[in-house]
Amino acid sequence: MLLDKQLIADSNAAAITEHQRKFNFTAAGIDNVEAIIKKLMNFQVAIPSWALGTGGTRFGRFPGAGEPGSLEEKIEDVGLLHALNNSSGAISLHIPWDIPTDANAIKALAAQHGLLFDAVNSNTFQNQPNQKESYKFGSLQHVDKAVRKQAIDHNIEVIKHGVALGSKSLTVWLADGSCFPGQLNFRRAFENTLEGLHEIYAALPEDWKVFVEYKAYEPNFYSMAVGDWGQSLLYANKLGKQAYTLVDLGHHLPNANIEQIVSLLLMEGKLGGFHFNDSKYGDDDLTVGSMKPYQLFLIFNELVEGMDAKGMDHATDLGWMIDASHNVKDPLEDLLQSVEAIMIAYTHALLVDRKKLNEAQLNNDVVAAQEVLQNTFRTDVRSIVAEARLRAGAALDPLSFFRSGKIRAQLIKDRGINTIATGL
Ligand code: AFD
Ligand code: MN
Ligand code: MN
Repeated sequence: MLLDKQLIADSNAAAITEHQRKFNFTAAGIDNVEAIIKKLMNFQVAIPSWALGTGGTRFGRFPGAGEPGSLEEKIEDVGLLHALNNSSGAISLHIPWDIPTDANAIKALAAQHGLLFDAVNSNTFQNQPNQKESYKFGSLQHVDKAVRKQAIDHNIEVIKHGVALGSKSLTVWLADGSCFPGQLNFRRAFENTLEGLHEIYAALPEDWKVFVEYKAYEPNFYSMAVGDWGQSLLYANKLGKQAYTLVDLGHHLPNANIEQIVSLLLMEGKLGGFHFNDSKYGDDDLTVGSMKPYQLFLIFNELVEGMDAKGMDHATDLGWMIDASHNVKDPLEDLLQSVEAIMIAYTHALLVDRKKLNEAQLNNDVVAAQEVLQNTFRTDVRSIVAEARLRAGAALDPLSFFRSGKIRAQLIKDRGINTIATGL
């Protein structure tokens, strides 16, 4: 389903006066607003293929209506999001769920929607039909070399699929670990995992990156093979210059200081990218910014400060991706909310008065430093984000347009009530 751009233009025209009033008021006090808008227009967040359908928990899944049932339909959904917000210009695939029958046709379909292929994700946390070796006791860590080899071969196959689609990165999230004390020899598990990662790394095209994603717990509840940022950094440093850490916001123990982790990984040049989501308790995969919007802003504050210190390109030098699961919301509405939260946090971070903050820090003026951040966070920047969309021909208010435009109803008409989408 290709959105009629004229309908978006008409909807924008109806709201333009109010938008201009808000934008002129907000922009009046911001002398670098044009530079900020330019950055927002370039900033793209990759949408995970597995988030386009209703997720589920171990207690059940309640599929929504008109959800995608094929890779083609997933690409069409991301194309819809991108037409609405101009900030969802890539899709991240999960192999083997998203193996294209015809890679060239899929590439052409993505191009028609203005989409690129972001990182490809391997899957050694499930046994696939007819799979010879079982991952029940892990994959790259496994005591049996045959299981490790199967996992290595799978990751190398995933790279090949990514190359065919123009992707430039592989994300390895290992569910490996242990559920009980004594189950694993930690050193042997680390050495097995590192050996496998080295073989995967050797298969990377020279212009590719590999992201080693860490997670504190789940599905193993006593230890994980890559359990925290330190372990991920250890692997990445041992693997080489194409290996990086991947920060999934939901993968930290409660109250972890993620903004400090991000700042230090960025300093080391080993921050590969993000899986954005939000959480109250664990790896809840909730809508970005729905629980801890201030933390999201503090993370972006460190990112902008750290990237500018290194002269990095905000849009291209890190992997920006959502990793979420929707159980009670329309997936597309949830994703529109998530992208909006990311763009707002990024705008706030671009607005921070770095000179004033730095002065306050050097003078140990704690209150002044806090005021700089809190005043910025309390500034309503939604009209700036909307202006960036308007200038790109996207919707001033993507969520309202989606809901009032009865787009889901059209998708149900096109696809039927319940298509079983593959994915988490
Ligand atoms: C699950 C894992 C992890 C991984 C994602 C996609 O917790 O976040 O990145 O699946 O494989 O959410
Ligand atoms: Mn993730
Ligand atoms: Mn996760």
